[in-house]
Amino acid sequence: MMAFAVVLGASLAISLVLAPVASANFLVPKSGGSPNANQISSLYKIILYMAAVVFVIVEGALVYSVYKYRAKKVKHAAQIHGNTPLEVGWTVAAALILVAITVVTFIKLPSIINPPDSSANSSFLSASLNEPSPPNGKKLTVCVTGRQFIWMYSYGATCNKHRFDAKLPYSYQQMVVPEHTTVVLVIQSIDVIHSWWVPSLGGKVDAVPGYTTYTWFKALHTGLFHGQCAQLCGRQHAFMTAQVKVVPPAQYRTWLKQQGDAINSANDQVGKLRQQLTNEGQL
Ligand SMILES: [Cu+2]
Repeated sequence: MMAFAVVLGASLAISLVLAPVASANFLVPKSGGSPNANQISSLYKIILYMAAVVFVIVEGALVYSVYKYRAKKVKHAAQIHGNTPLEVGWTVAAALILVAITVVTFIKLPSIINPPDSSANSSFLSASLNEPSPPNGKKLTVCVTGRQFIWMYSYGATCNKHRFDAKLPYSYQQMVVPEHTTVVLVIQSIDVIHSWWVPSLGGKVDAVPGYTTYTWFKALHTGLFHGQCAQLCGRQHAFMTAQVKVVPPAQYRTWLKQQGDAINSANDQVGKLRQQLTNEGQL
């Protein structure tokens, strides 16, 4: 029994040593940026802790038994034909653990899948029928387009139909969004399968050519969140990073206007150049 206590103590000590590592996002998914990411992380932790308890009990019993019933020179090994109550016991216990995990998962799923309302101080919202929507229907839509090897973001409710419309502001690699606002992402790819993933802002969603997929986040505070294309999409896959810059609403409004103006003036310049080249007969 002494040995069992030692093993149990050692296992608990290891768990405690690992606990700070777990909270530093080493063992558990990143969270803190958006409610869905937080729910994913807490669901993961619940299952991780249940598994840790099972691990300690099973491994503790194993190490204890290996030590206690180790081979001895004189004695013969006992011939054991099973223990029915014990076997029924651990089968039922395992089934009950699975039922508990299922129940907890189904309780948590809606808060991971369904976007909540934006906070009261958000404007620039629109409604749409075919995308996932918060209860009041108001959200900021950003279309995410994957291509080898960069993400493009178009801003505005109509981006789903006209994402390459020059009149819509767009940006590459870094998405800018206002805080406390429910942002619904409409995800597509124009070449191969990519996968949108900014861990602190929620789960991973594939960008599949010919299909439209959706996800959402609601940034809880300002800051810069990093992500990485999570589907091997070609030679430069490792360089296909993503950034989401969360700013106060007023700053977002200013940025959107500047971005739109910069795109318009660049388009004007290209238009003039094209006209000039056409006039000179070079085009
Ligand atoms: Cu990719």
